[in-house]
Amino acid sequence: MRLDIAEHDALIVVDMQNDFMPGGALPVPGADTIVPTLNRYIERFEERALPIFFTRDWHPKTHLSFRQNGGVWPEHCIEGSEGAAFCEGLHIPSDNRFIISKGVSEEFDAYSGFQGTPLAALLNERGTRRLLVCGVATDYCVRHTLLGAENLGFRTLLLEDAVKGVDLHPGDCDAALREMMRKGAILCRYEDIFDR
Ligand code: VGL
Ligand code: ZN
Repeated sequence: MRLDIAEHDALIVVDMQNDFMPGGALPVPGADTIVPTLNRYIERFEERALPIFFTRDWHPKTHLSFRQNGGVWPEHCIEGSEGAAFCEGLHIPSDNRFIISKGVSEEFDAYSGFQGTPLAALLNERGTRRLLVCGVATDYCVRHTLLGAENLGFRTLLLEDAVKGVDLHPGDCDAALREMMRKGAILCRYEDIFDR
């Protein structure tokens, strides 16, 4: 496959936060291992002055998704906490990047970076038409963010060397990848887009 990035492309880095790293509150196995690859994508976008959006889970302590509040997840990504901070080594450029907080009010959860956020408006404002999606977790927030993008009419590339999933039920990640492809996503790797 031969692809390139150009005007109208944006990079979406999903939920690369301490609590989703090994040792965090809601760890995604191997999530830390994709940081170098994510940084290479981020640097290519930075070089070409293309926008990069970092989503983050950003919950109040009273969030409905937490077990103690009747939800299914352990407490994670409490707004302002170390667990909610972006993970060690992730390159966050100083320009042309946007941080999108989601799940910020106690009565709503958001697996998709589009839910209850200005993400779509910011992309439309810039004339973005295609999104390159990476981060964690393949079978939760990456999946929902990418499907949200397809529903809104963006074209999507899923960067398969820069995602990690949970696979709570074995096969969840494969099923998520197949679902994303059915909805229009193209799966690709760094070498499909950039020279080594
Ligand atoms: C996520 C579970 C709960 C994710 C967020 O980012 O994939 N998963 N909140
Ligand atoms: Zn959450």
